[in-house]
Amino acid sequence: MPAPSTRCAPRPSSCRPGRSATPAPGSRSSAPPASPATPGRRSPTPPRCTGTPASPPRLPAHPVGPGRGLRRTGRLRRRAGRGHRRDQLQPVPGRRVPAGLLTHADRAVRDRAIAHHAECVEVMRATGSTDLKLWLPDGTNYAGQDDLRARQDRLADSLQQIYALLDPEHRLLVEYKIYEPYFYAMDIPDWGTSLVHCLALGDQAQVVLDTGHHAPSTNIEFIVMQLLRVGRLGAFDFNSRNYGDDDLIVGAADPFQLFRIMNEIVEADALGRAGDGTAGVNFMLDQCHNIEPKIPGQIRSVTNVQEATAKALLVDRDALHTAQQAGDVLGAHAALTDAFATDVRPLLAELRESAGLHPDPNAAYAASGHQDQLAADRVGGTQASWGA
Ligand SMILES: [Mn+2]
Repeated sequence: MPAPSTRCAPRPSSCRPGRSATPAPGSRSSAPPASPATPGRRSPTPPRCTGTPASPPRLPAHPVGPGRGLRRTGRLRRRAGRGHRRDQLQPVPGRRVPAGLLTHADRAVRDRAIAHHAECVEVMRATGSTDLKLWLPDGTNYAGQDDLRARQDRLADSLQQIYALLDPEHRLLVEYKIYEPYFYAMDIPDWGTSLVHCLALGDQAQVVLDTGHHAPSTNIEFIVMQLLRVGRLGAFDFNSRNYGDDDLIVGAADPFQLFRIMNEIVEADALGRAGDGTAGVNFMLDQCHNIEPKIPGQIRSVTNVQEATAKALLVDRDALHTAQQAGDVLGAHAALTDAFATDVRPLLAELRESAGLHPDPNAAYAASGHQDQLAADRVGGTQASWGA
């Protein structure tokens, strides 16, 4: 969204300004088609350079007044994809509730949090967004601090009340994360917990898979497969991790993993947009560009996903399935690795040109002078921050 949300909890890697959300190929965003990125263009944003739809807005964790919210609406509509994210940290800026919000033992606290979600749904109606994305870092730090089961019961009740606010075309997307900022027990630590709540809520509730929110060595493509299998994969937050929730450029640490994830997407025919008979997965980035330039970093992220997708589309499915049926271990494995080893960059360049885009998105952006113009325009301005 135009201004980063205010978040005061100590999220060292993933709560800073500069996180982005740009749908990848096959996104279900309803944003208008990208236009060619040519040098000198007024605003050669990553979507315009890469051919992807625009970013969904992101709302602050704390309530905003109607005036502020509505003043933003016009900008949100222009920038919006299909969803917006509700950050779930504290009821007011600077005041953290250590026992969580939607799981808090005090009903009044839960009611305030639910009321804020009602405000978010109003913004969705005003902007045409369809996805309410919930990231919930509620949890406990110590054994015995709270009753684990009671917290799940309270969470189920809170989610039910939020779900009841949705219009028929809306979705509630529930994200999970193994830790942070609570290191004993997160209230939604894994895809299983998220799925259990979504199944209890109804068909409009689906799981968000953030690739950085798992334990090391987790087989993420298995989770992708399983959620697609039961029709509950609502969205991706793409990023790359080496240790914790690093929020690095997707595909940076393990491009083969990104390929394996996209392979499951392709295998399930889930690349398409909502309403066209496919799963309607919303592909987004959830990253933090700290040392690299942010816009080129986003462009690189999108092209990484495009390359992984292209490779997944090149897998010889017939050969793969035949080898699998025959018990040909190496033949089946080779069907994947051969596709992964293919250099798809020339193919993608050709595809972009056929769509009226520059064949090299990063080169197009560099030549545009947009970054220099931004820097010149903002001399003397106030640096963006959590409160921006
Ligand atoms: Mn995320």
